[in-house]
Amino acid sequence: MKTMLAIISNALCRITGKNAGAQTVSEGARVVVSRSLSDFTPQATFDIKKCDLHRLEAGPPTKAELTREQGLQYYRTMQMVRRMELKADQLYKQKIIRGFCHLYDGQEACAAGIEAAINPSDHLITAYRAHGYTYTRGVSVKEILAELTGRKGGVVKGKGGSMHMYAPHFYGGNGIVGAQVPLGAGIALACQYQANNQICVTLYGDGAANQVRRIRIQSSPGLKVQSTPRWHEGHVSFSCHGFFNLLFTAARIWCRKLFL
Ligand SMILES: Cc1ncc(C[n+]2csc(CCOP(=O)(O)OP(=O)(O)O)c2C)c(N)n1
Repeated sequence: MKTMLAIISNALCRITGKNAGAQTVSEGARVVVSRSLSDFTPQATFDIKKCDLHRLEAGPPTKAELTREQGLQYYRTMQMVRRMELKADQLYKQKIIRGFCHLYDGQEACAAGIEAAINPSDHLITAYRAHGYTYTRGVSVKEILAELTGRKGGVVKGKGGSMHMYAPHFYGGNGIVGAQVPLGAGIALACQYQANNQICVTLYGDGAANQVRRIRIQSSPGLKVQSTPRWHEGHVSFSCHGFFNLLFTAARIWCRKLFL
């Protein structure tokens, strides 16, 4: 037991960067490691992989600095989304949430990162995995869970459910695969007309990628983000993008052979 405690205390000391003898008191079953705020680094710098550029003169920076407050804020957001989604998962399996329930756990970092990069006055639109963004756009967990369970206290009075939640500068929650992308392009175009210095972030999955690539509005302030879950509630576990592409190509070859 004593050896085990010594190993644990040494490991803790290694993490805090302190001397084991000076900082750790091992008294029977007690291991005391003193840590103060000064033990934590106030900021960290990260190298970011250089992006390939297309028709751009300069890319995003290759270094990023993260302060302790920012890190904690991102972590809080991610934890909140994860816990909310795990609860929704449980409620769905208990049949308290009926109908659809498309979860966003595992992709929380996308929501936290995108929100950190834009302003609350910028616009955001997504597909049907909308719970996380509804939260980051300012709706409370209580209202989201109430919406999922079809209650009056829900963000859209229990009428929208999992796929149709909205908030200021947040346009849902769209059930038709890819439908949010032209809507997002329209919002970006409106920002361009109004010259209000706002942008619109449009999110889509790999399943919508084919439709999305065809939509491009010259110089409008719209950002398209593809985010792909690996395993998810309601997710097609094989790459549906690749599968439908294959089907489409086979049908085209067959039609050509028949008619041309
Ligand atoms: C126009 C249209 N076609 C088909 C469907 C049925 N459908 C629902 S989810 C889905 C897969 C979408 O995959 P993806 O866009 O990658 O989103 P993910 O579930 O991976 O987040 C499909 C084909 C739909 N909702 N709308």
